[in-house]
Amino acid sequence: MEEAIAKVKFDLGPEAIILHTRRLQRSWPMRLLRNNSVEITAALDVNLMEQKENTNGNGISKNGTGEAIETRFDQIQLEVEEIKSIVRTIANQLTDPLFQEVPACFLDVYEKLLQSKVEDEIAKKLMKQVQEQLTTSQLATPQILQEKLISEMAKMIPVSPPLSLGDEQRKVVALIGPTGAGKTTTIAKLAARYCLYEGKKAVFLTADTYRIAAVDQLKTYAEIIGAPIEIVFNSQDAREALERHEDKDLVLIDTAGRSPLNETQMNELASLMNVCSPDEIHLVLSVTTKMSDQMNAIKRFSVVPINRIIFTKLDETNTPGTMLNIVNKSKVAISYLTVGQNVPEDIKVAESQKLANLILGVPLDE
Ligand SMILES: Nc1nc2c(ncn2[C@@H]2O[C@H](COP(=O)(O)OP(=O)(O)OP(=O)(O)O)[C@@H](O)[C@H]2O)c(=O)[nH]1
Ligand SMILES: [Mg+2]
Repeated sequence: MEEAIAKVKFDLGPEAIILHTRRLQRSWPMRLLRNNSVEITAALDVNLMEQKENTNGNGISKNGTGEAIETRFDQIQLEVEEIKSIVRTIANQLTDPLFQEVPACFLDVYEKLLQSKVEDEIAKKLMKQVQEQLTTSQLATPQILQEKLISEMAKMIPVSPPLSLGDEQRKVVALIGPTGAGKTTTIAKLAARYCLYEGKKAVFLTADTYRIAAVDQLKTYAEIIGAPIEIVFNSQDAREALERHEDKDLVLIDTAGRSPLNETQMNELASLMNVCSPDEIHLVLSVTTKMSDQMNAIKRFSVVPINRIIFTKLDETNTPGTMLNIVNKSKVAISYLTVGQNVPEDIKVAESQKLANLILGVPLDE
């Protein structure tokens, strides 16, 4: 064994690393002819040698300290993780039948669209439109391809301008929607925006008398904003309240959260909307709700003429692509987006381009 190790060191030098040794036992008659032998597997550790070359023998790097090596090591580890995740993505793409017909230049954006929960059919339609409009060299430039995809996607997202309050006519706006979607909070944000920033006169009208806390919630906002509040229990109350506030610029009607599955509630809501005949009815949907439930809500709430959709709680989702699916089917324009619980700041006027960017992973504020 000693002799063999010496041979290894002679051949490979003192840095040689012994990986494996084995004594080869010969059977009795063979042992007469030859001695027992040993087998050694050895290798050179290239990394160790490089490291040694760069140090002055104390483990301290020539061009810095041990810290430099550690930093480099961390970098390499990060790079390895990155490569692993790319390999995983490519492996998934290769085995996923969805990716089979997608041209290579679209793989990256396609992955992003699916991650955002854009429906496959819509994603493929978008890519087809882009492919038809760009040249081969443009398609090979990821930035051009992505910009075109965003502009095509933006065309599929109808939006409405913010509430415009003229000098002459009062505007009546109602917010309806499933329970807990964010109607009352959004009404407070809108009222604050128009009353505090633009000096308009608003009144709150609430038909949410089912829960004591609901009226208190709106009353608190009304006090802060300095706007009157009317609590209506029936159609007659609603009619009278609207007459009393002819002088206001804006009437904001808050409604009780209704279950889209409850037909009686839907009919009650329809008759209230009939009496108030709002200029605009905004359906409030939380993006944290399952897409099929959001679609069902649109269908059921359509007993009243919905003009707009307000999507809420965008701060709580990483699948904003569902908004594209919903407006693509319903064709109802998006008016506002809400992005947090803070009144009044967490509300934004919907913009197609920004929404399309968001769906591809660019935050709304950029
Ligand atoms: N994270 C987040 N939370 C929100 C947003 N908008 C509203 N909320 C929260 O959602 C919860 C319900 O909000 P409300 O405004 O009371 O909802 P609602 O639709 O009036 O509820 P009901 O009247 O019970 O039907 C509250 O805790 C709000 O603070 C938003 O954009 N982001
Ligand atoms: Mg409410």
